[in-house]
Amino acid sequence: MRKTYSLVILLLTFFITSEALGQGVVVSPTSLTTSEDGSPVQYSVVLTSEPDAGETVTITPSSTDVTEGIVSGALMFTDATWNIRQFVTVTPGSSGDGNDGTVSYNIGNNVSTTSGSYNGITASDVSVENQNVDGVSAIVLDPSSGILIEEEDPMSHVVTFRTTNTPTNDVEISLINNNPTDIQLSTTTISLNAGNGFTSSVSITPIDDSDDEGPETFSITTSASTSADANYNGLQLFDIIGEISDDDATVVAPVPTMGQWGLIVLFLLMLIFSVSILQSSKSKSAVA
Ligand SMILES: [Ca+2]
Ligand SMILES: [Ca+2]
Ligand SMILES: [Ca+2]
Ligand SMILES: [Ca+2]
Repeated sequence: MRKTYSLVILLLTFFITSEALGQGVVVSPTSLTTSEDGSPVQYSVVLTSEPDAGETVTITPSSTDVTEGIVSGALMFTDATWNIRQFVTVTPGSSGDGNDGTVSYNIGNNVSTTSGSYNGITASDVSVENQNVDGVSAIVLDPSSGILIEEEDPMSHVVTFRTTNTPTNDVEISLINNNPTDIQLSTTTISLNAGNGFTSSVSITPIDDSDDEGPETFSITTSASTSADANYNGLQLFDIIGEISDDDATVVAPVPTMGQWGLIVLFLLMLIFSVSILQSSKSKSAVA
């Protein structure tokens, strides 16, 4: 009896766990930074498993603060397109809303389905910070996030640095490349001066290796600014964040979410529990 009981628990847990591990929505990245009047940035959305035949899974993004950022329309996935990344474009709100500082808001990603397998599945929110440019001495990086680079694509991606008004002296910022095996920078020192109209840029170029490393996040740390103009000395800037895809991966395994890790742990615990019941009933029958 105990043996049957433990086997039923094990089978049920395995069924629930494998079902839940299958369906999911990967949103990446889940945090973005933008500046008023800056360029739009993007995040990607993809499913982790094939929906049922004829099922359409729709992801509808919505901004909690449309004065600070608006989003592009709904994305639809089917059994033919579930594993192809699609993109949501986030367009930052404009200046002209006063000196409102850096404003944080969220983008929800509602999941709906025409039937079956994706019922009850949820997707992560994306948190966004939109930097103010009205009435302040600030340095704008455009774009500072959502930079999506393909490893095999030799194209450079340019990040522009500019001041929001005219400093009285030169302004310097240094950059640290945190992923030197994945990307190269055209410079590690940004100098903003009268000669370049207080606008300069860095180019980010992918390094095409033959390692199967999967998609990765890259970051470039920006130092606080230095300048003899007190208004432009010691300003903290956004770091530069992006993603680089990998063209050497044979199989791209989805990374489990926190909820999925929880289910894996639950499954392992139930496995240990069931085996211990089985062993104790075995030893009891051996004694009898
Ligand atoms: Ca604003
Ligand atoms: Ca503003
Ligand atoms: Ca490669
Ligand atoms: Ca590679």
